[in-house]
Amino acid sequence: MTKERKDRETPARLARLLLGALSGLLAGFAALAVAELVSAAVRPQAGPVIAVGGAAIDRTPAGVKDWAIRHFGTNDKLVLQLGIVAVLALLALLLGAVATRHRRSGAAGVLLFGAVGAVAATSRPDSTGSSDGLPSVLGAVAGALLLYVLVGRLRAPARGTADAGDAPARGTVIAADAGAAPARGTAIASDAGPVDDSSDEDTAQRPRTGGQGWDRRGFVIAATAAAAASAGAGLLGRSLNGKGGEQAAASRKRVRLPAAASTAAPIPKGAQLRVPGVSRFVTPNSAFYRVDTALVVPKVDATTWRLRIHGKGVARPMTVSFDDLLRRELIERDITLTCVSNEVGGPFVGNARWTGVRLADLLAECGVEPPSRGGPADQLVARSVDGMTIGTPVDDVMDGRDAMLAVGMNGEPLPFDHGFPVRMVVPGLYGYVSACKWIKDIELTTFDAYDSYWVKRKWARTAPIKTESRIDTPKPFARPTAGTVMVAGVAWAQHRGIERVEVRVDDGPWGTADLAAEDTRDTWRQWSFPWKATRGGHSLTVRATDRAGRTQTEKRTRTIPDGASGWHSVVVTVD
Ligand SMILES: Nc1nc2c(c(=O)[nH]1)N[C@H]1C(S)=C(S)[C@@H](COP(=O)(O)O)O[C@H]1N2
Ligand SMILES: [Mo]
Repeated sequence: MTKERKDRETPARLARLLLGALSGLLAGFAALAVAELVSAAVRPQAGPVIAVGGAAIDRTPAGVKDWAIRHFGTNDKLVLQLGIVAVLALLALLLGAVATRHRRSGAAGVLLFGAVGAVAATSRPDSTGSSDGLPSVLGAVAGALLLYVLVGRLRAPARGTADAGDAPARGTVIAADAGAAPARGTAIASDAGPVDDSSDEDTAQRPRTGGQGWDRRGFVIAATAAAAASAGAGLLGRSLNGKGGEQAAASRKRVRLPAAASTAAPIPKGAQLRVPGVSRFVTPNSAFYRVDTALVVPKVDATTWRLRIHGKGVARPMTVSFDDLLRRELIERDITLTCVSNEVGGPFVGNARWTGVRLADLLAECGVEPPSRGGPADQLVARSVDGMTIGTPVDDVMDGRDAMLAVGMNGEPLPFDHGFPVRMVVPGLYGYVSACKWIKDIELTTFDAYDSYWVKRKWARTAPIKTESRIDTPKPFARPTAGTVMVAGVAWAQHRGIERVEVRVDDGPWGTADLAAEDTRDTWRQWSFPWKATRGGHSLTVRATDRAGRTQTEKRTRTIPDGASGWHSVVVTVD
């Protein structure tokens, strides 16, 4: 081959490679779109991105998970899914480029990713069987076929290898409807498909200049049609998947929460400080933190929901419906929830008024005895519809505290994000060992016999909430003016109660903060401290002491394995 020819060839090869990569991208898009559509017929959770994402969450080391929660908060799931899509896009580009050299390998690569998605989907804890693999498999088949066809269009027609003049070929391609074109055009198009695969290794035999020697028109038409069809399939799948929740939404709309037999006392007037910047004492549902592993929020139909209580030492196993629960005596309680992943000073704590059924009463009806009274089961394992397992000490649930199966949150049925139709709430324990959302099963067992989801991931078996306090105002790096500055925030030690809060300026002595009125010992408590601020940089530190007499430790620990400890500090500059 002459040098000149080689030079003319390089741009053509590059173009082929780029168009191959583009074909890969289109194939990937088609695969995901078809998968989305099929998942609407199976279950939304069976889609490959959701399944692989879920598997990734389950395998994420505790430290990385906490890092993700810290940096992305409740957006952690969006970030994860975007990450998966980005990785898939890169791989698709690569497979497309590979396919220009080896068409079958490219297509086989797409199928391989389908297999990975199918395995992930069928092995999810909430998988409903092998049908969960269908979205990935059918999506991958569509993607592989498309890649095969598109790359086929990029190959030189058999007679393109002949030294045909450049001009006519270009004419065909650019203006396919021009005089001499039709015959040629059809020949090219029909040639493109079934070319022997073994020949496509040999790009060098196709000495065509840029844009020639391949069925440009056929490629553009096929690519455009595929992109449009994929977009249509994807959008249709999206909207059908959205509709899946309509029954559940209708069932939630129909819920009328009966008045509680045992109401919560009104929140004392002084519980909410009127200091700008301090947290709202009752966290509105829309602002309540959300921490869970669900990439798709479970939409459970309350009319078909059931909860089974069974296991070790359960003399009379029980299955209850949502209406059964509503017909029972309801209690209403203010309880502050906290996540074990909350850093010192962090946002994953919220306070709500919960309505529900006392869990201890239900368990007693089933014949359950706590271990402290000789019962054989020391662990209550709650299972959710999405496969989460949460283990709670039976003694804690039955020691008289207001552990409940909650059906209401701040006067409305539980929002879907927070566990509709029923979740557990146990005062004094971090959420991961107590607050199972979308609950469907309670099994009595022992801590020796079973490790729940987070415990398998190195978190502590039992985790009472640590006594903590947070400065809400001033914010870090604020620039208040000299004079009296209100320092204020919240402190919590659920089920023990807050006895005292102290504030320290720089390395000075601890000063006692003014405590706001206490709602209950299961809720957080606000505090304030009028500070005579002098010019310059200062650090403010807070610590709380609970009613058991324990002062919040200065020792900083990470959130793993049983919750962060340490004092919250804020640095400000007084002008
Ligand atoms: N099904 C299910 N329930 C769950 C979780 C979960 O991942 N799945 N996370 C738990 C954790 S770690 C916490 S802190 C609380 C948070 O409840 P919220 O999202 O309503 O604030 O829910 C708990 N219940
Ligand atoms: Mo949590």
